[in-house]
Amino acid sequence: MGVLKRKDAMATVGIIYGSSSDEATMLKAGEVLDRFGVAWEHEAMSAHRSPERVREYVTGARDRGLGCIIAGAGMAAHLPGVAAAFTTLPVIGVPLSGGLPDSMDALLAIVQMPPGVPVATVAVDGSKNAALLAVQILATADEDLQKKLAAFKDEMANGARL
Ligand code: RP5
Repeated sequence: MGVLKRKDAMATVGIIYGSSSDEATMLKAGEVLDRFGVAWEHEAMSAHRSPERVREYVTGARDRGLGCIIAGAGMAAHLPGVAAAFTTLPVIGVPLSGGLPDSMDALLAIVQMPPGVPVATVAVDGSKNAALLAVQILATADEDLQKKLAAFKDEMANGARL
């Protein structure tokens, strides 16, 4: 249903979302990754409408160099959990608004994962924080990113906002 789009030759973070209608919200994550110089790619794929593509993408993610997957979905938001089922990479879930009032459908679908299959869930429409968390995960083994994150904290203390 979607086409894999790469901004950079070798992506480190994969941003996936359940529908092209989610793209604008999810690409805010890409803007944050750009700020930290982290390469990313993105594609619309659905746990319900294109499950085979989800399996193919996620099972190949580590070998293609990804270190983290950010997955956003609304309504019966199964994409992050299904992605987490297929990989040992960290998966960050973004519940997207547009379904039930207060987005409780997507929020609970993503946050209430069973033991053994974690999805790190951020706020509703929280794609910027998903990206920042991805940078923090990658920074555990990357001193340059650690310095950039420390500089960002200083900027925030001086009024900067994502
Ligand atoms: C979810 O259903 C998608 O992630 C999207 O948020 C929602 C609506 O999808 P569309 O009907 O706009 O394709 O699977």
